[in-house]
Order: sequence, then structure tokens, then C-alpha cells
Amino acid sequence: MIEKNPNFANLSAGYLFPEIAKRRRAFAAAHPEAKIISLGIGNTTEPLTPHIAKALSDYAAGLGTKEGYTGYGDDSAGEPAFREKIAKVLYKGLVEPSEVFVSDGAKCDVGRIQQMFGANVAVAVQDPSYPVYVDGSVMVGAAGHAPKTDAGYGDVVYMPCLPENNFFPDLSVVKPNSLIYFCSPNNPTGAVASKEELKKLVDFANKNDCIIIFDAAYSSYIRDESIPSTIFAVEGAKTCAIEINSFSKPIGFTGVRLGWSIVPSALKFADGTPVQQIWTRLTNTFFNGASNIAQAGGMASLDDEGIKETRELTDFYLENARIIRDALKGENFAKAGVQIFGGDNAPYVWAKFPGKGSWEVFDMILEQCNVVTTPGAGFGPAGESFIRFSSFGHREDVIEATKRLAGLKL
Ligand code: PGU
Repeated sequence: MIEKNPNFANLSAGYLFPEIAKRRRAFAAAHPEAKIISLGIGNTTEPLTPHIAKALSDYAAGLGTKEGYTGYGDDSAGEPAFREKIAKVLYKGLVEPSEVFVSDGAKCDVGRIQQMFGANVAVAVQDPSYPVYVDGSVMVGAAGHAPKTDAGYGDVVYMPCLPENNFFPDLSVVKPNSLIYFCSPNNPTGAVASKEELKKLVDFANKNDCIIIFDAAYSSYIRDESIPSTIFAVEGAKTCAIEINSFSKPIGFTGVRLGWSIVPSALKFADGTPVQQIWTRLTNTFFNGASNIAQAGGMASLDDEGIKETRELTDFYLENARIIRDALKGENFAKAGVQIFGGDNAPYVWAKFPGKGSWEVFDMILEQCNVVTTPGAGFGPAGESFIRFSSFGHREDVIEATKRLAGLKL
């Protein structure tokens, strides 16, 4: 038989979220009476908003007519009018339409982007971080060939982001010529990087020939106007950054699937080849463009009515986050010294349970409250002792979950 790609032997057992779902199923099987509520995976729960839903259904109906039918797009990078609208509305002209590449989601683009750099690139990630950055790097062999240890994976450099450093890492640990994954608003900590911090990151990358993969999937949750919603608001970013983004969290397209990446024309590989040229070659080969129906929905989300609906929907989830934060200020949590972070410019609340392990707290909350959360250790070693609470949920479920949390014995 054929040997498997040896990189897969370096992965941790399973992808985090199916692992959590497995534990939830085991608990449900043992306690069939339990009414389990999930504040675990960041999966949107509220219906599509009317204006955007109508755009999807109108486009789908059009596909059933001779005049309205379309097949493959002319360009895998997306409909020209949509690329233009993203550049104009979301970036206020900071990027050119030709730098916008529409995708089927940010997660899919993370996987494709790693292919451009291959196995020989050094990788640095915020610790904790969205597990796809590390798992994806391990799969292409970029993490080196050293297996996982308690301190992390092989050659991947972990940059701890903790309350002690205000969740902004010490960049001096990053080797020159590294790919730096950076997410703001951050999953899982809910922290946002200030303009000064992002400038520090950009200056470091330019000076050390690094490329930043900036994941801005939660930018629509920023309410503090001093926080940049894109890395391209920072001078110098065009020569050192790719931004990935998504319609999943702003407009509930987690199932519809739509995202985009910004690959600046000024970004170059060591031999002078434009990254955009390789990206175009790669996506034209492996990607036939995002769903045309989804693109019609995305387009509608960027007109006045769509922008209003996006704001209302993200406000709804931010209010859930506020309710969760309030619950975590309860007496039982205060007595245990629980510290609360995030949730004001991001849909995640990040809580530290001093002296306790993340999986231990995860099990306590599941067993006593029948609430599913995400253990911080699943996002990296620096996530140990933390729990992530997702604010994606129906309001009544979030309220019920917080009532149960008030009775949690720590
Ligand atoms: N980037 C970040 C930082 C994310 O947290 C997520 C989803 C994505 C990208 C995915 O975006 P798409 O455009 O929908 O592909 N994170 C969720 C869901 C878990 C998962 O496996 O993607 C979470 O709970 O962390």
C-alpha cells in the first residue's frame, strides 16, 4: 500500500471542534434528559436578514431562467462588480479591486495560502490561536519535522498572548523570513490590536522580510473607532501582508460560504515574483470561484440596507457577549478569581480560571450546567486555564446558559 504523507503523523489527535462535539455526544448519551446549550463553536445561529436573503433567492430564481443562468465565472477571483464593491465599501479605497480575491471562506483560503509557501517556510503564530494556522502548517510540512511536544509543534514559533502582555506578543522571538499568522479581533481571546501595535507588527515584518497573514474574520465586530478594521489602514502593510476575511460572522454566511482575501500587488517573494501572480496561478488551478448565489448575497450586504442589517446582526451577538460577561462577574466566579477578557469588539469572551486546567473547567461546566464551551488549551499552550465562551446563540439560550452558570460550583 501507499504510505501516507508523513506530515500527518505530526498532527495532534483530531481537529478541535469535532473533538468537542464528540465529548458533547458522549455526555448527551449518558444524560438523555440534559438540555445542552452550546456556547462552544463560533457558529452563527440567527436567520439571514431579509434584504440579503432576498438577494440570494432572487439570484437563485434567476438561475432557473434562460436570461438569468450563469455557469463558471469568467474569473475565479470573483465577479468584477463585487470585487469593486468590497474595495470601495469595506476598504474605502485602501485596496484596488484587482487586489480583492473572492473566496468560499477564510478557512479555505488559509489552506490554499499555505500551499504558496510550501514546506521550507518558518511559521510563527499567536498563542493561543485559531487551530487551522498550526494544523495547516503541519500538513504542508512547514512546521518542520519535529513532532508535537507540550510546548507546541516542531518548528512553529509560538508567540504567547496573555493578559500580562495585553495580548500583544513579543515579536523578537520570530525568525526572519517567517510567515506570521495574526488575528484581530482575535479568536479566541477577543482582544483587538491597536493601530500602534499593528504598526509595530508591520514594521517588524518589513524589516525582517516576513509576510503577515492577517485574519480579520471578526472585523465587523469592532465598535471602538480607534481600532483599525484592516491591516491596510497601517502604512507599509502592502509590502508585507495578506488579509483574509469572511462573510460568515458579519452576515451569517457560515453555511452559505463566502469570503475574500486581499493580496496586494506590491507584495513580492524573495526572487521578486509578485505573490499575486502565484496566488492567481494557484486559485485558477484549484478553485472555480465562489458560488454565484453567495456572491449576489454578499453584494447585497454592501449596499445601504445590507450595511444596516449587518450592524444589527453583529450588535445582537455583541449583546449576547455582554450578557455572558455579566454572568461571569457573578459571586461564584469572583470568589474563584476568574478574570474576564474580550467580548466588546469581538464575539468571544475569554475567561481565566486560575489554578485550573481548561479541560477540567470545560468538563465542570458541561456536567454541572450542561453548557458546551471551548477549552482554551485547544488553541495552544498559552490557552491553558482559559475557557472561550462564544456569543453565537439564540438570546433565550444565552440567558438560560448564564442562569445555569450562576450556579456553577468551582
Ligand atoms: N478565521 C477565524 C479566525 C475563525 O475563527 C473562523 C471560524 C474562520 C476563519 C472561518 O471562516 P470561514 O469564512 O467560515 O471559513 N472559527 C469558528 C469555527 C470553527 C472552524 O473550524 O472554523 C470557531 O469557533 O473558532
